[in-house]
Amino acid sequence: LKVGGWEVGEGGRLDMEGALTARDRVGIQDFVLLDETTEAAFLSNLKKRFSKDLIYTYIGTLLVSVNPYKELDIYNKKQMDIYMGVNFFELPPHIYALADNAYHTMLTEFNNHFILISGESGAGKTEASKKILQYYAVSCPSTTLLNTVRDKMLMSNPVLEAFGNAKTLKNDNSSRFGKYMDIQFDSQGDAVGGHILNYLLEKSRVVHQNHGERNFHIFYQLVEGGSDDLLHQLGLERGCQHYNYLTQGQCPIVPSINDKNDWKTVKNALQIISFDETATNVSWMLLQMVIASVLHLGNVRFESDSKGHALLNNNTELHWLLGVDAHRLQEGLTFRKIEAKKDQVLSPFTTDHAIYARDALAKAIYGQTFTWLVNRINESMENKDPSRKTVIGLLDIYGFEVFYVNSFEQFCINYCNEKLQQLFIELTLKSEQEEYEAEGIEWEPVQFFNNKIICDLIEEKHRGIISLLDEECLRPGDATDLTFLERLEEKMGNHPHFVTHKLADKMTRKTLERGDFRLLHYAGEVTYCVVGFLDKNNDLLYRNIKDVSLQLILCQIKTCFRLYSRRRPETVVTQFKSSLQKLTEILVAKEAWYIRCLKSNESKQSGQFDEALIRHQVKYLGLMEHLRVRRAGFAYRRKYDVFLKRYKPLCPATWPHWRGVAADGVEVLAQHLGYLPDEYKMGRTKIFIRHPRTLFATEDAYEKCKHELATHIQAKYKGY
Ligand code: AD9
Ligand code: MG
Repeated sequence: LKVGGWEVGEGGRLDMEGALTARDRVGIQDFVLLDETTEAAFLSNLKKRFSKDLIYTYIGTLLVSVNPYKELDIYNKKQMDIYMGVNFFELPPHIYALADNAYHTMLTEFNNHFILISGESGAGKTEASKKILQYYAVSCPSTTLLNTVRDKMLMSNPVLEAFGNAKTLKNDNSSRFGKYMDIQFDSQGDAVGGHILNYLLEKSRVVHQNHGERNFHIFYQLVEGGSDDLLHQLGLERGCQHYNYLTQGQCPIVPSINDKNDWKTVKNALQIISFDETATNVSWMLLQMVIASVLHLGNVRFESDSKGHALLNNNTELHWLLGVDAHRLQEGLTFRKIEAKKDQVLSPFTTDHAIYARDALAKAIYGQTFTWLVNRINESMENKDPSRKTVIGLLDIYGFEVFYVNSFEQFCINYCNEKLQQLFIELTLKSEQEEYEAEGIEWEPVQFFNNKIICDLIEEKHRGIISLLDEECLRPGDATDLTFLERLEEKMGNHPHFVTHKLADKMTRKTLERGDFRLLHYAGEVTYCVVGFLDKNNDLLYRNIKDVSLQLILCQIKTCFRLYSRRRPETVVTQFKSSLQKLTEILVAKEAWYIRCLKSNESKQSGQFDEALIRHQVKYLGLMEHLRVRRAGFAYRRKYDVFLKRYKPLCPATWPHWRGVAADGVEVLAQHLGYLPDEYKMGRTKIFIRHPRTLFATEDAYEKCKHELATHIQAKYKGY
């Protein structure tokens, strides 16, 4: 191609890693260029690159990333400068290239984008989202005023991670909430504001952690990093060993985590996020008090009296709870208030009930505080200028996870991952192929597993697992976790992705307990234990505990509690389902970019490439199918009139006007530009171009021509 003076290497890429001779050394940087599209070739290329610390590889514009579990010297200002404003395929694959291309496309086309980061727990999603945010914060043009918005966006990360992440068996810094962040840009490309939507925080962690896991980071940060004075003020002792809520997992110390330093980081970050110093100090004090209150609450113990009723065994901790009347709290923790006609009767709790009430209160306080925190961060990042903005959305959600025992939380997390996989399939494999069909482009369909069947099993109205769970939750009388399981068995009996002990064959039955059900998810089998499903889904606070929590928290945090109405709230999973539905609507209205993160090994070791583990992920993420569609397909397409309007100056026959049908004009243009027959196809309404290089060359020619035209016009009118 002779236009634009653009040299294109054999194989289609300007290869900074050393062109084609380097293939053997560093593998191929875009899977589309692989000689064969077998899984073995795919894995071998990935492995070769991984061994050279090249963790990124493209499939067209999709970025595959393999977690290196070590710091690489590829995330710095120098690298950012290299990638800024450079075409996607001109440099080695990098997350900055993807971030930059989304950004420039947004600016030239003035439309909204989102970056979907997916992969299982520990694969590197949160790290990826941070790298992207840093890229925008550092490399977009800036004015001093806007620096503050950027700083706030950057600083929201350590704060939300402290409150919303925790050590699990899979990941020392596992996200226990979902996060979608819009970064808003003005027409000059300045980052002018941000907004976060948060999804279902795993509140149960506040009161219970499995062996080898921890509570949310912030608790450890406070008791390790807080000054002696502060701890004294809050009535706390130094060290996590003093707190029930911090010791159940029996791993308070994690080598990769420095709670003391992290405490300082969070403190500084909150200074930057908040509006002014007074507000910051008040909020910060409040937050510390809430964290301390939860810790104190966890140490409240009960014993039984002679009738089996719960009594507080000492109430020394109660006065530490934010401004609460100790008597009312004590009453709330040991009695249930029942309203009978006009009378109120207090019915005493057993110790089990009392513990339940205590834990429910702790979870509610923490959950509402988290929401409050996100709201404050949003206020502080809010863009006050009403003129039209474009956005890039970053989605970083908890990854698919399977533990030895899986409960309601894993059910929600894995359901969410099914939905994101479904979105990916809809937007890539399915719609791509449907478009070729609709446009009449000759096409050999690529087969793929569509996980819609599993999404339906979970969420279908009246028939799905969520509906059955809600029905049991709302059914008065004798509903229990086990009756829920029975209902599932009745309704789901022969579904290919559902198994229980009762329905399983002899072999499978050995691997299932009576109280389990198993789902065959897109990413693998998960056995869920039904114990606690109803309670966690109801997430109810006893009435008088609710009253206590209303008077509980000073100023702002209290406003969150006001949201409690007398009406029965929607169940947890139903709220989650509709928030995911809304998220999908937000996303499909934008142009998508994908990062697929792969976990290199289960033991968090650097340099280990566990082939079986990676093969499994490559399979379930549908990467081979994606590659096949990409390879057989066309990287770029535009409506005839749009294409013609932009590029018509490049051909004398179409410039300044083409007087015929747009499709014919495009054909003339393509011939004139020297497009090879195999390089493009004419559809019903669009032109399809196979390789990005063709488009880049055309784009370069256009830029050059525009420049010449402008110079020509300037010269012509100079005399006037
Ligand atoms: V979860 O679904 O929230 O449990 P993530 O978010 O996918 O999970 P995360 O980004 O937290 O995983 O990565 C886990 C750990 O892997 C990090 O704490 C780092 O220690 C390590 N990691 C991930 N990506 C990179 C990277 N690009 N460079 C170096 C990395 N280390
Ligand atoms: Mg994460």
